[in-house]
Amino acid sequence: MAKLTFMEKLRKLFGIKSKYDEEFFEELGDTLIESDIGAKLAFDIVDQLEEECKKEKIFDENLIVQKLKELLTPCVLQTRLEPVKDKVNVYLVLGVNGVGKTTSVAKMAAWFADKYFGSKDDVIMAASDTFRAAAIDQLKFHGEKTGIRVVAHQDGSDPSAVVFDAIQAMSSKGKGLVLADTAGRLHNKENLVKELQKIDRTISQKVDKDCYKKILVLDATTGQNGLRQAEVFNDAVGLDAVILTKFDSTAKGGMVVSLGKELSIPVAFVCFGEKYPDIDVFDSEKYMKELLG
Ligand SMILES: Nc1nc2c(ncn2[C@@H]2O[C@H](COP(=O)(O)OP(=O)(O)O)[C@@H](O)[C@H]2O)c(=O)[nH]1
Ligand SMILES: [Mg+2]
Repeated sequence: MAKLTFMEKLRKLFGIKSKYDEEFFEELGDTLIESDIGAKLAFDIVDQLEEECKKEKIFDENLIVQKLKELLTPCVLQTRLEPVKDKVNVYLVLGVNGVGKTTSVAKMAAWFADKYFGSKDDVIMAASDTFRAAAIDQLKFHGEKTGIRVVAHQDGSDPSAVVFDAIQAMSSKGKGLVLADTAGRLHNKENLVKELQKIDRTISQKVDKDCYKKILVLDATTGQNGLRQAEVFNDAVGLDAVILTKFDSTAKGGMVVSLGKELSIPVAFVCFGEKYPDIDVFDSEKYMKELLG
């Protein structure tokens, strides 16, 4: 299945259209929506683009793309997650089932150990998805593969207690990073939200505010549905950043634009495969280049 990027579709549209009339801008809006930029935002951006192009008498393909870039750029937010030195830090990793939470915890653990601390001893993974035994085993497996310590209890146990123990273990060193995996059964939303709020309280009581980040994992292939997931988790505990996974499986990614514009949530990491090194810090400039050439 050939995946046409937004830019390829746009070039095709420029090829068909000799003049940039209302119909052109309408089709440009559709192309933005196909790239997972929400409908309302896409229409707003296209309206603005059309108005500015008319006012400034822009009839050149490259100038239109340039204008579009100027309108989209402020919507794409990035952040750098940097654990506070010489303190215990906790990153709580959230998201619905299957988006790549557990995999991302392992990738980030390896990434921070290598790129930030230069030591595996400064990172602990907490198996706080206690809902299924398989989830705990999965994290233990990643622990063996990456050489990073895992704190786990039995399945069915209290996820807050797991995080608590992981923080205690890290506190004996006085510094480092705890990456906590969580369950994501959104079909039982009320219980999930309660459970997350309890974990949230536990962490808030144990570590300094600037050392605690709540990170949502979003599957880039889910499109606008991801935005609704972000709303639910943001309402429940508040979000500091997003990790975008499965970027290798989609040519879209417009979700990032809506995320920044509508919820003001920045992206920290992007993942593009199933292996541990398939993670990189999110770079908004690079992202815009990939989107618009
Ligand atoms: N292609 C691809 N697959 C991924 C990526 N991240 C995770 N996965 C896969 O997605 C599936 C679900 O991941 P998992 O970490 O178990 O999700 P969780 O339920 O949110 O914990 C697994 O098969 C992962 O290997 C990614 O960046 N790219
Ligand atoms: Mg999991």
